[in-house]
Amino acid sequence: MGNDTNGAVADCDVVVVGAGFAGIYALWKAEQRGLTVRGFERGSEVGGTWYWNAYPGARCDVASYNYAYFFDNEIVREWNWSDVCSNQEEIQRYLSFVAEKCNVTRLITFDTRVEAVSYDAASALWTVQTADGETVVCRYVVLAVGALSEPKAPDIEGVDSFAGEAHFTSSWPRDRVVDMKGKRVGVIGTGSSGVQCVPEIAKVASDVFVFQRTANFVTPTLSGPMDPEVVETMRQDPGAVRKELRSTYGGNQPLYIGPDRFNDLDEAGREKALWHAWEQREVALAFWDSHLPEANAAISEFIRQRMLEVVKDPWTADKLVPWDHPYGGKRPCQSDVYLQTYNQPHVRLIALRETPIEKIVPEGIVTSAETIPLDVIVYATGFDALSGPVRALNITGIDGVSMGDIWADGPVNYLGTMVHGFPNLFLPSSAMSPSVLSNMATLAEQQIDFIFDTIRWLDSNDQAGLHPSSDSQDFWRDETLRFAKRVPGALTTESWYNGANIPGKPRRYMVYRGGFNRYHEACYAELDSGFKGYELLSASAAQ
Ligand code: N01
Repeated sequence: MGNDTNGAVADCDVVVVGAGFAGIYALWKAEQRGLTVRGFERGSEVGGTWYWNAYPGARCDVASYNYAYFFDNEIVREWNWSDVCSNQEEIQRYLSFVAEKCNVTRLITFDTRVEAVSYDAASALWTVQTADGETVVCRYVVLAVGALSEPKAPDIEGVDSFAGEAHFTSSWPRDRVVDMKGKRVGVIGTGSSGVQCVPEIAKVASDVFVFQRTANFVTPTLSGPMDPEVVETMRQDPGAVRKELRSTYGGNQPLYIGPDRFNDLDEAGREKALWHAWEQREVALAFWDSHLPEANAAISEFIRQRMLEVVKDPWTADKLVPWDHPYGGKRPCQSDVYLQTYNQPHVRLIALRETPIEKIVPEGIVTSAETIPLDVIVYATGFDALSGPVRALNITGIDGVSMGDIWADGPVNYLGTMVHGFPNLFLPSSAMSPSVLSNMATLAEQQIDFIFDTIRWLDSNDQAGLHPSSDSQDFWRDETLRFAKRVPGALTTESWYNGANIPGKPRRYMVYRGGFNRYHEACYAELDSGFKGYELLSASAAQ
């Protein structure tokens, strides 16, 4: 604290914005490294994504064995998950437990939105400004604001005219139970959030209308009791688990991967492999080389057939099946009950490709075919993903250049964590890291470790800061595209992965698909090379 740089005085070393998986760990890590730190969180409690998305049915479809922290043995050994797919309430409780255990809650100012973050090159310091008007001056900023935290604004005429209750899955009321008992409920959107909330709503509502624009792949979940033997193995050596997670493609220890290559099998062998993987509830990993277009096509077709078998009404079944994109082009959904819900007489699918929504009116939703009267509308319409949360902040770097302008044609960065012209500003879980296509808990730990190892390197090498060179950014943009091209459907499917869900958003594939292991190696190769891909600001130059 009080680093006197060119006359300016810092209030603290680090400001962390956001108190989800990455933010909580960043606060702890800063204190462990002897840095002074403050945190800001717009929610009233820790949790980030898991605080806001408290809609009925919200749960994680990444296995709890790995969707957790591994930096502390006591945390791993003391916490008991109740299910392989933990629900929102349990994950948020876990994050509160970790924050208390790490004694970081006291560092966080809650119910406070950070609005602007600006850099002063003369002092090499950042000023963080909150919506309440507080300013904090610091050396380093960690924007742990998440990848899916900026809700997509509804792009439907008449949204504000609806006379009933309207709720977003992305900011579900936490101060009361939304009473949908005996009501006519319309759910717009059939991504993971829609797929999870529709069955729960159908348990209480008198009528449920699901407004689907694009059908999604839906496969069974991994839900079920935790295997005590697996839990015990992980508890014996959490450090080894952590190391192993970082050496995998997805930041997970997959529970099953088909042992055979697709092209080594005949038709019968492929069918057998698909059924076996289906029974393990890992059909996407039916083959050792499931990423190949021909293997992906077989997996996609297999899932479509399984989906058709569940839904009794042939028209509804056909509409629910994603014929227009390959598995993985959009984020696949998981549920054991979603498709089955359509077999109930009070649940009706509205296929918007045939009968689009025209507008919302006080009494309900008007499609090209009819007016559907509703008491409640649930918007499960998604997010301005990955780049959106960063763009929502007013960030200015060297020479007052705005991040909004730099990212006007799509996000640019190096290693998914830093942007040229914005020294000492770190963006974990934003665009062009393994991000949402990896285990976000593993990623949070890895990125925060890398960020604080970078800060330690700066301090031990008498450097005031660093930012990536523009050449490094160009290289990383090309790398991200190179790997995206290898993924079936990545560039051709309308998806939030590439910005297609937001009208006018530039198309840029925003997830690094080279694998978590390759990403981790690339980060630490930079550190080992003395940050060859970055521009350094020497401490003496900033004084
Ligand atoms: O959002 P989405 P989500 N008219 O963007 C539709 C994570 N997550 O909140 O596809 C009509 O996937 C839109 O239609 P289309 C996970 O990474 C994880 O469901 O654009 N429809 C789509 O169907 C996930 O991918 C878990 O044609 C409109 C839906 O709204 C991510 O969060 C659980 C529309 C939006 O789907 C986002 O999921 C939940 C309009 N004007 C979420 N605008 C886990 O289990 C949008 N749509 C870990």
